[in-house]
Amino acid sequence: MNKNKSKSVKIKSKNIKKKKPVSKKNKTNKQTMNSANKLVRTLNSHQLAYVNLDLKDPQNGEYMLCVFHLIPGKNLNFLQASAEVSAESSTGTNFPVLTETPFSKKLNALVYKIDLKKNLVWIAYPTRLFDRIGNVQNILTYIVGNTLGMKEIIALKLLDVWFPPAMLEQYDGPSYTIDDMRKYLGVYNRPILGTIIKPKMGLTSSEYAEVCYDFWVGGGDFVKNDEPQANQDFCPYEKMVEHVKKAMDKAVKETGQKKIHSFNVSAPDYDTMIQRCEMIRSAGFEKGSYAFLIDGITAGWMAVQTLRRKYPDVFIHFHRAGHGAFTRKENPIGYSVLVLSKFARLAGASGVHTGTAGVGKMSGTPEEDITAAQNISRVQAKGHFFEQNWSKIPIMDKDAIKMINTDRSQQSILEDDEWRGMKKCCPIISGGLNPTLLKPFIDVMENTDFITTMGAGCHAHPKGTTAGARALVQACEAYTKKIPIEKYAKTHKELAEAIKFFSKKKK
Ligand code: CAP
Ligand code: MG
Ligand code: MG
Repeated sequence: MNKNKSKSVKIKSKNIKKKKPVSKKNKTNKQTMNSANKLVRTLNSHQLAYVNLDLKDPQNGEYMLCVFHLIPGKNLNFLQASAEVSAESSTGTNFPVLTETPFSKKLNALVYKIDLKKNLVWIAYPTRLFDRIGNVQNILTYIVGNTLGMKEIIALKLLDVWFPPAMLEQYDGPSYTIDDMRKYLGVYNRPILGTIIKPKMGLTSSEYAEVCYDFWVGGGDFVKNDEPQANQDFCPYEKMVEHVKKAMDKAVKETGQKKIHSFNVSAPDYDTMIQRCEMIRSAGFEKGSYAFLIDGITAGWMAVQTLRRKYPDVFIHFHRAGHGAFTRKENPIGYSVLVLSKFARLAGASGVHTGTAGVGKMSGTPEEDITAAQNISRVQAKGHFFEQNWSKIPIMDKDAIKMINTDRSQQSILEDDEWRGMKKCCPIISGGLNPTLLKPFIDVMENTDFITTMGAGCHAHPKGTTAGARALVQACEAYTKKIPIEKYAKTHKELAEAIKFFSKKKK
């Protein structure tokens, strides 16, 4: 090319303002905005009232924020279906009603962001929608109530939720935590080692208590009722409580260690649940030696919050039997393990089952289970989609600051004391674990601040429950001493027997 030509090209190019290359991310954002704005034009007036893609600063404290995965049904486009969900989960129904008022419209939930590639929609819920005395059942009735049954969607899964500080001030959060449990047991820097009595059902109260004793004398810390334990005729509740007390006293005396039993207080009605709690509290157990287990999904959120508000000095153990209907990853309709765990913490559960991240027998992915476990046990917690700072301390609230500072001594995660840490809720890791899986799970979890409860993992041990407990204790010792269990097993026979037994493929 001759020189002039190249020169003129050069001059020419100098005059053209070099367009900064649009980054890929901005490009997609731009595209999304364009297509989003196109979709806005397809909304009818009713749907429009539940969408505001220009919502300024959704984290301004006026809104609880949700992010859903959504696939539209009934030949609606993504934004139309999102608007319908936003309406049904706040003030609306499927038609505009003449009875709405300027004030009621202010309570409309608002679709404020969409991601058309990933089928994600973010919805802001004015916090004044909710029961002002801190009611988890009420929130869930809105956001994962009728919405899950709407024809306008064929998939709707609540993936994460963010609570504004002011809203959190209304919620109890945990009171008695794993830190209190550690203090009671004198157990630090390792998981609290627990079991569930098996068979799941069918032992008499004395047989049941016998197995508790066997586990405790093997060195285990914590025994829980299984999730269906109630007042069965062959194991009357008050008899079970009585026998457990005797077994615990015997085990404490023989081992010199404190022990804990988590009693399932789920019941057909409120009075019976309270009756069961009071039976335990008047059976002579010292404070800290018992926990209240509640089947949070089948007994319900009201039961969880009742226990938290009535018994702030007791560890409230949230069992999540039934959660799979909402959380299994192959289930397109429901909510995530993270969402369940965040609400369990908000409701005041001291601990909630968060799954074994695929290491045990239950379905669950490391990403999902571990995100949930990390999130609820951290003060500054990262959700999937939201930075979840649990709540802002009202500056004048000196007690809360004091609580923070005491908490901080036990929690190494408080980044700054600006944030009031709603106390942590501890992950309870169960479901198909056995001593050989303790280290693999801790490696995935990246910390040991949890309770593990192994049922078959103890009671299937070829030499019985006490040996099973010993194998669990030995596997934990090996972990803390950073010795591979195979090596440690050379001098610890119960662990060796467990490795041999559990490494065989289940028949
Ligand atoms: C475990 C368990 C737990 C489930 C709960 C059971 O027994 O007692 O209820 O693990 O699952 O009944 O299966 P095993 P998750 O130790 O014998 O499996 O913790 O995932 O909610
Ligand atoms: Mg169970
Ligand atoms: Mg099971």
